[in-house]
Amino acid sequence: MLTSPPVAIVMGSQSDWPTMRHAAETLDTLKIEYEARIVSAHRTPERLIDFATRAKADGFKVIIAGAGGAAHLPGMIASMTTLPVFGVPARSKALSGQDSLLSIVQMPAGIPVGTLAIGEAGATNAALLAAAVLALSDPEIDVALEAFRREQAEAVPLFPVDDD
Ligand code: RP5
Repeated sequence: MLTSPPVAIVMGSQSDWPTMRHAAETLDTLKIEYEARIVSAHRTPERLIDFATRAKADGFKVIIAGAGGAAHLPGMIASMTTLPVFGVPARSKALSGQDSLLSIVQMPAGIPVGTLAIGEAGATNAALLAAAVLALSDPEIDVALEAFRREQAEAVPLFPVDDD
């Protein structure tokens, strides 16, 4: 009970990790602890139920779920917990992630999944949104998030330069 870090990063397959590691790296930057797991909605349905039904009692505060293709993982997790769930559509081989995006974003009213962009940008932004949720009740994370934004702004040059 309540032994888990605040953020769970779950993904449908090992093949999602190159995308989802961008969420992990962003949380690392902000010094937010997380646990990353592979939970497949269709290959490991019992693992899915076990994870989603225990997530809140285990101490997670926010769930980031990434999946590709017929990407029902985020929605299925959201159906079994009232924790905030942020869905990241993985770029699929067949349809470049458009299938993943529509599978995740088109939730019927009543079970929300906050859906991010396809791929790495979505994974990064899912972590930043998770941080924003946690920052509401954690001043250290709020400071880290403000610093991240400030440093990002400072890194943008005022004038363009030629690449060559
Ligand atoms: C989904 O199917 C996973 O989330 C992954 O994006 C996609 C392909 O999985 P693999 O066949 O690469 O394991 O379940």
